Amino acid sequence: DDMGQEERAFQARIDEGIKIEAKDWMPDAYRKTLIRQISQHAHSEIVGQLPEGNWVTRAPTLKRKSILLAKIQDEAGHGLYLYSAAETLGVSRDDLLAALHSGKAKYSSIFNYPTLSWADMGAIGWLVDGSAIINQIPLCRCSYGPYARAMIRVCKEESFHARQGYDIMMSLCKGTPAQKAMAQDALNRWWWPSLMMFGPSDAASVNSAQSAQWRIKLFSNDELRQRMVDQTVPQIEYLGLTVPDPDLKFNAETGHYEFGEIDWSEFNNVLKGNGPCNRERLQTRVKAYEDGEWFRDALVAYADKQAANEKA
Ligand code: FAQ
Repeated sequence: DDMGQEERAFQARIDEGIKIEAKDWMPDAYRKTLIRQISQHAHSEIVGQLPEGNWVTRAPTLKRKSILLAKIQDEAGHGLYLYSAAETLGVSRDDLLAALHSGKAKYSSIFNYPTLSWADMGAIGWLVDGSAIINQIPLCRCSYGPYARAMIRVCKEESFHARQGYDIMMSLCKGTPAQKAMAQDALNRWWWPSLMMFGPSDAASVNSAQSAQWRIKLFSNDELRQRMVDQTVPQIEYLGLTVPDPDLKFNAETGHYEFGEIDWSEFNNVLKGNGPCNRERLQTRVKAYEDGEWFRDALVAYADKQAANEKA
């Protein structure tokens, strides 16, 4: 049949490494998957500003404050980039935001945890942006052109974010015993949620097989999670901190660290909306959107006026 042929030709292009562009024919399910993933990714960037926004007024120095502000602004930029990439697939930003605000759309589980100390700014940059990079570098080569291209700049900025986070951790670990204890406490609280960012285990990942076939996913959730552990454990040791996992051990034969079981019930609970900060994050986001309504209205009124002037 015709449809089958179109789909076969589409898959052949993907297999050859040809990028799919916005106006190209694509299967509905490919479009839907991309809208799902790119919009979740955009929501994550936007909601992801909130845990760090909590510390802008309490940054310990002017320099740390300006770096943190710049990082949070970068995240807003990433969100806008990603909403634009999603819009190329024929959805409207208003609809995507409505899905976020109603609690229907997902965003990364990691942003539903509280930021209790300044060391959390270090741990987020280092572990959360660090994990984001590991997940997103392969996305620069994914099959959908607009998403792949957006990821290039995003990854460059994420690498600045990760460096600034590690720099905060280095300062704290070279500081007083109380500062080092603060750094250890942040690591203890962010380690496992960071591993959860990579998603369910491969066995439980419902979308992976199809996304791999379409080259949206170039590596599996577990492969990328392993990469994160292998890369981060030596950094933890360099800081003189302890990995909060009694089962962690290096396997000299495989060259990889083996690590303990992830608490998947905690992960699933956060996804269901019952993490420590899910409600608070959504409320803050909805309020920010409502507070900005007058500004969006003003922009539309101005655009209408300009259009009317041009006609006259
Ligand atoms: N949280 O079948 P899979 C950042 C959902 S980085 C919540 O494996 P998939 C930067 C998943 O959506 C964070 N939900 O799904 C930053 C699916 O549900 P659905 C954002 C999760 O899509 C740093 C279900 O579980 N990065 O923001 C999570 O093949 C610091 C089954 O899972 C991205 O979004 C989770 N952790 O693989 C900003 C990267 N994991 O949709 C501010 C792009 C899974 O069927 C501060 N996304 N789920 O209802 C991806 O690479 C993929 O979507 C995965 C999940 C790998 C996240």
